[in-house]
Amino acid sequence: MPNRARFPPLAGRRAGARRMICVMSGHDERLEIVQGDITRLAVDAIVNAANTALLPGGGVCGAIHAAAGPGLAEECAALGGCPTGGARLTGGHRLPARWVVHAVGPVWRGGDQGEDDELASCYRRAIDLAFEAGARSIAFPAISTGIFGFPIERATRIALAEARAGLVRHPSLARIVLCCFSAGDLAVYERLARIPPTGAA
Ligand code: AR6
Repeated sequence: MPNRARFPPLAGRRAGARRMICVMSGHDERLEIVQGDITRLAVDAIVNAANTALLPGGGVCGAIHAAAGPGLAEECAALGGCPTGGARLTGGHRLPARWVVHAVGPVWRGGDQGEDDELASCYRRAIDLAFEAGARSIAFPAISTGIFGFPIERATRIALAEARAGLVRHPSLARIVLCCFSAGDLAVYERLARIPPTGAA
């Protein structure tokens, strides 16, 4: 089945996305995959790949804090941390996004320590938290696949399954964007997104 190109204004080139990948027909058209800098996406909520202390770190977390300004770290400090698999909501401060959802993915420990469930949980909680706050478009980075070392293919299957499940749970959600930083990650997301949902996870 051919891909169907869509270039909605929320995640287009001017919003920082370098490339828009379409989702195949037969898939939920509200699920989008892009390559770019998540801090530039004009969605209602962006998700941060956070740590349990909710402290500014490196990777996408560092980029989000740098773009949001010091008010984000101040708001995070007042939250008292977040367990692995959980999520917490703050404002977007100087970001285009109105909210940041700080989702704490697992540190990879070999794959048999509950990491899959923890990763799925933080996607699920992030979607539900953002939706309950009023967000109708949510963008995710590839949580846990950088500094935390989760293998990209295994994480991508979970990201796709949870994004699809979130869209089913919340029919009024307009869009979930999976934002890849590297071309290599984009290729993995693109390939796995072509597998029909029933065989994806
Ligand atoms: N936009 C989108 N994705 C990005 C960006 C960006 N601007 N920058 C990096 N990525 P990581 P983790 C991708 O390491 O593995 C922090 O210190 C990156 O290429 O940011 O969950 C936190 O505070 C990778 O694909 O998050 C935690 O302590 C993905 O984001 C810890 O790292 C996630 O990589 C979390 O580690």
